Amino acid sequence: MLEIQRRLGEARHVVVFTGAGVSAESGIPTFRDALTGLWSRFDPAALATAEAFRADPALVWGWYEWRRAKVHAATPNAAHLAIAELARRVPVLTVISQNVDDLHERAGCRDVIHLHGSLHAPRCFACARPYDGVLDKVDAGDEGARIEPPRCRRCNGRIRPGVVWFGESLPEQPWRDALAAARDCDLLLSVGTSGLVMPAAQIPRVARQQGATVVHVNLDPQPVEGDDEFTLAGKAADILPRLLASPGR
Ligand code: BV8
Ligand code: ZN
Repeated sequence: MLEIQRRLGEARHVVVFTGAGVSAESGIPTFRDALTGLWSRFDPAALATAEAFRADPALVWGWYEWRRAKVHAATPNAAHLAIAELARRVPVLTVISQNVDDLHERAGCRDVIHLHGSLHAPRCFACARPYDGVLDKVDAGDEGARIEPPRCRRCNGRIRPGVVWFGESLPEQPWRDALAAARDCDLLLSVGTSGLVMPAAQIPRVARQQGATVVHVNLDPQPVEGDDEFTLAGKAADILPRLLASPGR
């Protein structure tokens, strides 16, 4: 931990790359945890697709509205707050998230790069027009509720969540910005991700390949190689605040 704190103190540009594990302690289920309750019978990789939405719009829209309600009821945890604090300490901090929640923003981070979109940017499935209507208030306890998606005011198409589904390409500008940050950084913290989904999971590797220090923060120890890669096993909400506590002083 001391060596990591030393490198963190010297870094000019830090990237924090996050997955669902950073929001776990805010009560947001991760992909790997079998989705709780009614959703446990679904495989997220099957539900998070355009095909699933075409086949059953009310089921998929209901799942995302339930998740949006969970996020609305949640608060940023100590990991989100530590990342926002880090942004105030290092010269340049870039947050790249795979998460579709807004907890980094609510913790005070600005210009978060969302590689997989957001729950807060619904748009028309047919004509892609952003949806400016008011979304119904959904009760987070109302798990598994099928909800008919609203309709587009322009073409009457169904409104879809503003997330990137499996089989859909990533938004171009965020992807370019994420690659540029990974190529420029001195240190990359990879927090709470299983590193399974491509191309996002390449980001830590891109940083590693250009000589950055990579630190994995994950419940499970991650495989590391060489002197510039580290793994800190435990909860992000415990580890990140400790990383920021200046050694000794
Ligand atoms: C693309 C948004 C191509 C939606 C997500 C076969 C068929 C079809 C596609 C593919 C295929 N094979 C490969 C692919 C490509 C596919 C892919 O990678 N599939 C995987 C399953 C193999 N990728 C895609 O489809 C991507 N697009 O490739 O396009 C293309 C190219 C050109 C033109 C057209 C198309 C798009 C992928 C984006 C999918 N959308 N999210 C939504 O949210 O519903 S993915 C979603 O799962 C997340 O965003 C994240 O990226 C991913 C994994 O989740 P994690 O965040 O890592 O969370 P997970 O639960 O997995 O792990 C949690 C981790 O945290 C664990 O390690 C755990 O130990 C740890 N943890 C838990 N608690 C804590 C903790 N750590 C610390 N503290 C804690 N408290
Ligand atoms: Zn439309």
